Amino acid sequence: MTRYTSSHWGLYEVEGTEDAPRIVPFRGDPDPSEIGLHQLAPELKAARIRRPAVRRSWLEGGPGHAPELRGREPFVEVSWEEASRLAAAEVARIRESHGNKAIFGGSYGWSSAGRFHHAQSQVHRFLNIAGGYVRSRDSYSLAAAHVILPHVVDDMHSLMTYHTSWDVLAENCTLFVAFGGVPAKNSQISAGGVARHKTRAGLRALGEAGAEVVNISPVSDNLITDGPVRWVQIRPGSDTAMMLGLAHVLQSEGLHDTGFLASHCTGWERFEAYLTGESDGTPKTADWAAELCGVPADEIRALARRMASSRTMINVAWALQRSDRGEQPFWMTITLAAMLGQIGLPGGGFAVGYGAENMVGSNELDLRVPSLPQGQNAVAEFIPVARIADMLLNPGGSFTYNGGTYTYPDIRLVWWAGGNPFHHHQDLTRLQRAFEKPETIVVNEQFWTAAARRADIVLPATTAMERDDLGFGTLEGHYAYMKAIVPPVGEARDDYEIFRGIARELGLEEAFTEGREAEDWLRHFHDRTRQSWAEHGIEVPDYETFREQGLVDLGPKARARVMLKDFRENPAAHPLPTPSGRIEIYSERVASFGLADCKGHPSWFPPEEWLGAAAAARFPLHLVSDQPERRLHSQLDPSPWSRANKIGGREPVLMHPEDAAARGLSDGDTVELFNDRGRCLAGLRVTETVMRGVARLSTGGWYDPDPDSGTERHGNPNALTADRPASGLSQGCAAHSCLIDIRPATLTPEPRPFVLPEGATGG
Ligand SMILES: Nc1nc2c(c(=O)[nH]1)N[C@H]1C(S)=C(S)[C@@H](COP(=O)(O)OP(=O)(O)OC[C@H]3O[C@@H](n4cnc5c(=O)[nH]c(N)nc54)[C@H](O)[C@@H]3O)O[C@H]1N2
Ligand SMILES: Nc1nc2c(c(=O)[nH]1)N[C@H]1C(S)=C(S)[C@@H](COP(=O)(O)OP(=O)(O)OC[C@H]3O[C@@H](n4cnc5c(=O)[nH]c(N)nc54)[C@H](O)[C@@H]3O)O[C@H]1N2
Ligand SMILES: [Mo]
Repeated sequence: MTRYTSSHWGLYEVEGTEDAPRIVPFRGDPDPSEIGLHQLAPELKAARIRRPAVRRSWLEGGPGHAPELRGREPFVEVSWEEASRLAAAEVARIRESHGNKAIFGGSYGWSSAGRFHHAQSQVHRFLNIAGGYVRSRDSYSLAAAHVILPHVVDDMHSLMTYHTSWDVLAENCTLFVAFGGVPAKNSQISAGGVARHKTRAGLRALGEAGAEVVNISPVSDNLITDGPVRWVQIRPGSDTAMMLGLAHVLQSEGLHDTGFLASHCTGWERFEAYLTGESDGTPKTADWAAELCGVPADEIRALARRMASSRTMINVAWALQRSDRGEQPFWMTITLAAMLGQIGLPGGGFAVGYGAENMVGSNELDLRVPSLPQGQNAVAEFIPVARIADMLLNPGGSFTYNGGTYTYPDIRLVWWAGGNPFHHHQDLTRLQRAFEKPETIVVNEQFWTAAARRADIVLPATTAMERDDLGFGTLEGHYAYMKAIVPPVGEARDDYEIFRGIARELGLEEAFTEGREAEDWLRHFHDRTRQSWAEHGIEVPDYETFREQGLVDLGPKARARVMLKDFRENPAAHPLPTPSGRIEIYSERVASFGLADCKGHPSWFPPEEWLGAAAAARFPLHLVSDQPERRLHSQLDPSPWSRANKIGGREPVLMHPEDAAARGLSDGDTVELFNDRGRCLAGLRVTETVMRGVARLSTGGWYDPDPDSGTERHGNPNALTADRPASGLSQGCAAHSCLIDIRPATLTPEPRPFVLPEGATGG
């Protein structure tokens, strides 16, 4: 009998004894991720929360007391009974005095893999049963895409499930053009787990088949095929301009597919008038584009012609829409592919994020496994997810979203379970100020993260290693029984038990549990899975057998996919879910919103911060804060694998040799990154893999501001990024639009990200 554990990094097997279990790769995985092998490291255990804890002033002075001390004062550990009573009393008090719309339960974050112990579902179910909460919409990953794509082609979640698969690409694609690469480091993960990591092999096969591969990107190491890759260096934030330049070459040389534009798209003429300059006086020529994006005009012209004469796949990385006006590069990618007329052909068309997660381009079956029902939310108010600080700082203020205008609620109680806002949000100094507004902040966490440290009530949660669950990821080819492999650390409880205890205090236990223990839910989910998969001809054993055997491997059932094939073959019979049923190059609906920063067709808007902005005279480096290679966001940062990549205990910032030399900096130096919003320290890594004018500091180093100077000591880019929405359409996170400069560090306070707060019991 093999034991399995599923995590966002992959499916793993468990070896060793009861007392000394070991995590090893799933034997079916051709390219397992190292990240997940370290989940049982003692360094991680040392950063765990062991007992419920309450911030001292809050405990002594009551809700709302000394909020400016959040993150700066000791905790007092209490019993579970006390913690549950305090949390329940707060829910009851806020509900009575301000109504449920004063409770924010958006609680964004990745949590852990496992269908039942999914912290988001747990907290949302609990708050719904308690009368509702203000929710958040969309994600930090893809907010601009989530909002724009349904107007243009289809919703992002659906698109992700039917990308052209790698096998088809290798066979048919002759030119692969990637804006922002295909970062194999990112495809280590997929929400819920990965049985077979396929991206690197897919890229290798593409290279071996002889396809020409072009990577248009500020960094070169994010697309590796083993064969030649042409690296085209582009100024961050200017991709839409380059795509418009390419489109202009196609249009002016008659290389665009007018037939496809007429039969499968709407609004080409409106866009064409913009492209040629007929509507605004500026033709978007290759020369015009070159000035903006820094790619020579001849290179743009030559690439456009090769795109027209090849079977071309255009890929755009998610990072490009995590920026000012982030809707535009996605909309423009689809427009460019529509002009080439290859959408729906094997190996041609567009892709929104090969490499972003392993599931994109997977050929595994598209099935589902249930998760905990969240119930009905009686509160209508919501925020676009990245407007958290705006909401807390401007109650009663208004915001636009997808054509509507809404009001920020007045939040008194914030509850987070399964996310780390002091990892994911931009301009963390501002978020710190915003976190002084609520009367009470409750955080369910496994680790003493920066968010847990800023809470009033901290409730210690178990990890996926400490509870039984069902492991499954969309298009990832496995359904696994995740057996607990170690006992809970300290007094940590499953989120289900945490909420059950608080629901009991509120007289809502039965409503929360429906009389079920965790195991009853697993059995219930399993039976439903078994039933629904049978309809797809997939045999799943009964619960007891499944628990013994541990795995249903769907790998052998995988089959090739071509994106939008049916739509191409017969657009009338297979219309898209857009208003016209076609690809909308011009959207009447988006135009009708009357926004200054998102018009009816893809357009070039200079970002507020980029190397072409006036501010670049003061801050001449563009900060790329991409996803970290050795962890998932802030998760597992204390692990030995993540720590081994640090320089002097700080995160590495990557910089071109000439930029370093111009500042008198050498490899290994401790440097200070700064702009008007903040300062952070990092260790310098000098490398030619980043272009001049760009600094790369990955996300996820635990946020560690020096209490005296305010300088972030550990290398967290969100000390520097701007809390500015992508646009009035999506209000998405725009982390990638950020200018900085770098200088030698004069003061070098020791980083202390993993040192436990005062009052917390260590291991
Ligand atoms: N500058 C910059 N910032 C970014 C980005 C960027 O590109 N640049 N990217 C953004 C993106 S795409 C994303 S998705 C976000 C990610 O932001 P998050 O998803 O918030 O980041 P994580 O570190 O994964 O946080 C998950 C937290 O949940 C906790 N957790 C895990 N399992 C459980 C559980 O079972 N119970 C409980 N109670 N807690 C649990 C973990 O310990 C961890 O602290 O960051 C965003 N931030
Ligand atoms: N190992 C690991 N993998 C992850 C994650 C993780 O934390 N760790 N997070 C996961 C999550 S939640 C998400 S949303 C996905 C995110 O997937 P992405 O958003 O695609 O990932 P990033 O690494 O932020 O950026 C991808 C590439 O875009 C480039 N880039 C940045 N700005 C520009 C630009 O303006 N123009 C061009 N042409 N290129 C640019 C960066 O250099 C980077 O190499 O990754 C997922 N995968
Ligand atoms: Mo994400």
